[in-house]
Amino acid sequence: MKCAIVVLTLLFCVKAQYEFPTGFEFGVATASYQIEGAWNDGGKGENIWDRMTHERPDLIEDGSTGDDACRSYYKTEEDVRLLTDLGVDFYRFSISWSRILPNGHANQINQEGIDYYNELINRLIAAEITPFVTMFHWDLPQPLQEIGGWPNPFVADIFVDYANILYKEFGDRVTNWITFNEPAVVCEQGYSTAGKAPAYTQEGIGGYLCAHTLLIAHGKAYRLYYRDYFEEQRGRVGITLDSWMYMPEDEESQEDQDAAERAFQFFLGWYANPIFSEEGDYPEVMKSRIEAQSQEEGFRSSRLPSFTDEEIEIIKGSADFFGLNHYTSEYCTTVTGTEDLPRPSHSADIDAFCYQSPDWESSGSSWLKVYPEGLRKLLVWIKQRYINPEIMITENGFSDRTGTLADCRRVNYFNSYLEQVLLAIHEDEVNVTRYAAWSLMDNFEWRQGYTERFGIHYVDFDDDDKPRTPKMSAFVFKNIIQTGGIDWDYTPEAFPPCDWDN
Ligand code: PNW
Repeated sequence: MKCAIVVLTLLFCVKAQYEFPTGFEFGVATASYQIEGAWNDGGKGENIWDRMTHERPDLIEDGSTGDDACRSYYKTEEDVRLLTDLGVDFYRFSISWSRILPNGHANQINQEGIDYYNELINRLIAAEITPFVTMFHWDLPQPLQEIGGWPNPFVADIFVDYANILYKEFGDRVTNWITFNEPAVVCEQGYSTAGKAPAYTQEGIGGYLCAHTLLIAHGKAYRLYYRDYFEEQRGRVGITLDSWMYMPEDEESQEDQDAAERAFQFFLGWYANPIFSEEGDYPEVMKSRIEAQSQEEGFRSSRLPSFTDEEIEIIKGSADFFGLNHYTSEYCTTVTGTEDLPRPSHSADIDAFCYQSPDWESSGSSWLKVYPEGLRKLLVWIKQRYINPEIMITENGFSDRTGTLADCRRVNYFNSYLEQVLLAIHEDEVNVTRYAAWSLMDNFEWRQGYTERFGIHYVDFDDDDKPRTPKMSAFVFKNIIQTGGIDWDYTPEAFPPCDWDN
């Protein structure tokens, strides 16, 4: 917005606010393992998070599990009532693979699992809320881990068989599909750095093998939809990638610009380039750097597997929208002492040092610092790099460790990040069509257990019934949905004005 210095004009500029375009949709997101509970009820099989939390409680901050979580398996009616009260257009949730296929394979279907998701989907549709379904949000069936998990290339076709069941059982009513949530986290943390289940530590190797299978699985699941289901079901299939905004520490420095660009390519481009770029395949900088590093390290061939021409074509263009999870940002510069990094490793391959500004507001999560402008910059980066895709923000949110109902800092986070979305839409013409807040309610926050809360509803985990209570952010989000704009002065009736010193 360009404002003249004239006071009257200034006043006008402050008042005049952008609104969300007609047709823009709001929702909230959750994931099966984080909310469902009922880990061994209703015929569900064991998955890698069940196994890890049961056998390695030391890996979870409070030693907890998702055995009960929010008990959403037993609470579809109540959860849909919360969603109705919020007035959301869609609900993004994930399906537990082990609930549908207890041994991971499509030869044995668990009807109780199908019934559960049918009940949820039907209730949503009755409430005029669009189901937006993630097929895989990290909970791999344990039997598939026992044959190696994602680094085993045969798991790609096993995933496609699972996707086929989902299209067949639910595709008459579900027309918005996300194959994978955050493959970079699944692969790098799951198979290289042990940040997530199955907590393997094959740095510089496991993550790349995992990603390769996963990208092929995604591409094939997308092609299957268009071959066998699209004509009848008329839906859309995409993928959700996570990215931070990576900025050069010194904007004028070519070295820092290159470092930020490498961080982008090695985290986001790793998945986005094969799917969303014109040329397909992994980014050039990944191919060349990993090849060179591998040679130096004594490998006979690159640690980064290569796609066949046919695979490149299957994966290229295999998404109807770009799902984006975004929470925070970083500045990047060059690493002088790469020798300190483990070799081989993804971080040594990147050769960039990225960090967060100490000036940014902190949250309940060590990695999450508030920098709203990063979201707008990232949206513009994606628009320019990947031929202006339709972007759906599938997660964005703020954590605390208190669980306070007067969650002013979360309200402030949503207001300021959504304001950047408005600027990206109106001033940069980025095609953003959906926004989902993470999360509908406090839930099992992976390695952090129940210590970090992202919910706009409070969940009392000490109460066996796991009751939900709306926080201030739930009312503010509802107001944004109702009015289609951000009102910084809006304070819901039940809450006192924010005390920022508290
Ligand atoms: C997302 N990081 O994950 C997930 O999709 C959710 O399941 C999760 O609860 C939410 O964000 C909050 O953490 C992330 O390494 C995983 O910085 C890893 C990171 C960030 C987000």
